[in-house]
Amino acid sequence: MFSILKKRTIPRLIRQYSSNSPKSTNYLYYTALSVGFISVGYYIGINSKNSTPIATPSRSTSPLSTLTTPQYANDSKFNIAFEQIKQIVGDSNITFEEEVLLSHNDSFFSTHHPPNPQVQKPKVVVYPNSTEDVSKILKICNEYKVPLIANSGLTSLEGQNIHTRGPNSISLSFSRMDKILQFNPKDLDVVVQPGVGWVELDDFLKDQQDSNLMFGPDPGIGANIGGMVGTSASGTNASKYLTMKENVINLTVVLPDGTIIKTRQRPRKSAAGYDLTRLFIGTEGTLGVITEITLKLHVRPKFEFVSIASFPTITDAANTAETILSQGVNPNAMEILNEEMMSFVNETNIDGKSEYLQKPTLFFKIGGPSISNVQDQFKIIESISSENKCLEFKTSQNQDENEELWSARRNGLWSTYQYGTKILKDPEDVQVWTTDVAVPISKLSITIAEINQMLIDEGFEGKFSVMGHIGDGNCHFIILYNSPDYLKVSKAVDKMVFTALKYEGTCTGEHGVGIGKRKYLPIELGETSIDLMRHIKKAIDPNTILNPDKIFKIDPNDDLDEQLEHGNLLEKQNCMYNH
Ligand SMILES: Cc1cc2nc3c(=O)[nH]c(=O)nc-3n(C[C@H](O)[C@H](O)[C@H](O)COP(=O)(O)OP(=O)(O)OC[C@H]3O[C@@H](n4cnc5c(N)ncnc54)[C@H](O)[C@@H]3O)c2cc1C
Ligand SMILES: *[C@@H]1O[C@H](CO)[C@@H](O)[C@H](O)[C@H]1NC(C)=O
Ligand SMILES: *[C@@H]1O[C@H](CO)[C@@H](O)[C@H](O)[C@H]1NC(C)=O
Ligand SMILES: *[C@@H]1O[C@H](CO)[C@@H](O)[C@H](O)[C@H]1NC(C)=O
Ligand SMILES: *[C@@H]1O[C@H](CO)[C@@H](O)[C@H](O)[C@H]1NC(C)=O
Ligand SMILES: *[C@@H]1O[C@H](CO)[C@@H](O)[C@H](O)[C@H]1NC(C)=O
Ligand SMILES: *[C@@H]1O[C@H](CO)[C@@H](O)[C@H](O)[C@H]1NC(C)=O
Ligand SMILES: CC(=O)N[C@H]1CO[C@H](CO)[C@@H](O)[C@@H]1O
Repeated sequence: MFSILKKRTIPRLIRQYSSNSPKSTNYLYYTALSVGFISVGYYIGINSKNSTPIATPSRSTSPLSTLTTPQYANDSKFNIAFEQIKQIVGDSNITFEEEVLLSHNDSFFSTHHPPNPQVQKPKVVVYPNSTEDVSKILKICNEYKVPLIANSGLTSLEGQNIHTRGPNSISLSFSRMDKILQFNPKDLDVVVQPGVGWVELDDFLKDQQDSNLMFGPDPGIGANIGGMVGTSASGTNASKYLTMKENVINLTVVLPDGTIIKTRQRPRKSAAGYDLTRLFIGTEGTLGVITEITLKLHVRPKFEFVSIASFPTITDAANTAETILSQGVNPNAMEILNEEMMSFVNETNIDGKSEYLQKPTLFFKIGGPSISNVQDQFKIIESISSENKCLEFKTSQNQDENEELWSARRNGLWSTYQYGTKILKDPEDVQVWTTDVAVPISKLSITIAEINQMLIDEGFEGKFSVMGHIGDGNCHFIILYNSPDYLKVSKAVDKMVFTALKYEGTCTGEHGVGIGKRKYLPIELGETSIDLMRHIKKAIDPNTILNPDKIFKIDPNDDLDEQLEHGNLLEKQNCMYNH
């Protein structure tokens, strides 16, 4: 059909251009319009029975007050929908196993847990095999108003996977759509399904004898490409290779009514209309379900070495990083760890061999086409470091030493967690609140210094670590606490975010919004920007079936924030939550 359309329209367009005839323009215009009307008519036809028009059509945005509380499938409707879905994927691609359901109601490291876990979990986990399966499933869910959450690696940290509208809710798992579909080394790209892990993709690329390519973004181990598109993930490599927003070429997306779209063709750049690719990146499964992703690849640096530099204060370290970037040196990775993090690492000593100064430390990965090129960059870095009172500068000489030096950074989160058992009052109840903010690079050092001081003032001295992807102004704070202090930490995180916002920053550089950061978004962007996001959501997902309640509120009667504070306190008093 596509080729027929092309053959017929192209000559007509040429004629139209050359004769400049208003008649043929009108003809095309009316054809398009009537097709549009037919599909709108069809659309209203299938939806008008149950839904009242919600946002006034003449509005450009949807303030929360213009929406009504969404109604979702009751048991009998859910069962009808479920029977139809079973026909599509088959018995063995559906599970009710309690253990599997529970593994899909939350994420292991997430700070935010379902406030009402008996209800807020999926009723069933469904494993599709193809884009067509997903399209049929969504069509059914849309018809019966069954809420659905797409899941990939289940490692997200801001409560993105909580089934707030359970128990008649579906988890659509991509763990069986985990194939690499096309590898195009000459084009520096690869086409994958959502269930491919970035680590597995990296292994695949390393195994290719005839090419030397790598994929940039490197978030938590276990994260998959689908979820990484969902949260617009990045990691230690972002200062050089940027985030998912810059590393996705095109997407195949299934919309809530089952429509399948491709966001664009495969060249590395395109100026063809609206940027639909980036419309979907970072939407956390609220706007469409991604079933195929074409990713940009990069040439792996021929030589890469690691160095670490320790400083008397975190401000000296942050100033060094700022100066390095302003001089045009572009490390492949540049990370900052604070004094506490370095003592956690040194004292828990996970790798068993290294000893580290317990001082604020910068970690660098420097790459280049030749050893002398790398050495030149290290010289500049070392000299900037010493101008900023550097105490010790170590550089790796080979691949083994690369691994050894970098391991302190890699072990950061685990070290912090283990350290919690040593320093918290109740070692049986170690909680970690891991969160991130990002600011313009020139504001990073003051932001870190202020948040650092604030956390000390709030009573967390020695109980938090700073681990920043400093190369792009992003820093993570990991706070250790016992459950009864939940609200105290929550207040400190508010202050942390407000500090970042004061410096023109964002409440999240990479973990996304989920439910954990929802309340900050209107403050960061302004109510009207959120009203526009809601408008887009309602236009594409009128029944709000896709991952409801995430990123922003869709229900004027939403009391999730209150539930969360209450639920977290209850849960943590009742059980020893051991990671
Ligand atoms: C130890 C640890 C370290 C981490 N470090 C980092 C880090 O450095 N940088 C970083 O960015 N993050 C980090 N994270 C967070 C996490 O790894 C990222 O948020 C990651 O992008 C989540 O991917 P996932 O496959 O686990 O997604 P999931 O948790 O499965 O899903 C994430 C979101 O995407 C949606 N989604 C999933 N699949 C699809 C699909 N097919 N279509 C549409 N939507 C979909 C989900 O609905 C959800 O909203 C870390 C996490 C842990 C546990
Ligand atoms: C479910 O809702 C439908 C209407 O949407 C209603 O007819 C039916 O009785 C309800 N079933 C139950 C079990 O409440
Ligand atoms: C489950 O999905 C796989 C892949 O599509 C398919 O081979 C298998 O037949 C399905 N199971 C059933 C019972 O239909
Ligand atoms: C699963 O989907 C792939 C296409 O992605 C297809 O080739 C394969 O035949 C499907 N398997 C089954 C059993 O339908
Ligand atoms: C991107 O576009 C190319 C060319 O049309 C296509 O082959 C590829 O499958 C598309 N990728 C996705 C994820 O849609
Ligand atoms: C990050 O990038 C470097 C190249 O600069 C590469 O060697 C490495 O595999 C990438 N991923 C991680 C997790 O470091
Ligand atoms: C690092 O930890 C070890 C114990 O594991 C300790 O003996 C050493 O003094 C620490 N190093 C520094 C620089 O504090
Ligand atoms: C993965 C995960 O955190 N699952 C949780 C789902 O909910 C139950 C009940 O609260 C928890 O025990 C699980 O840990």
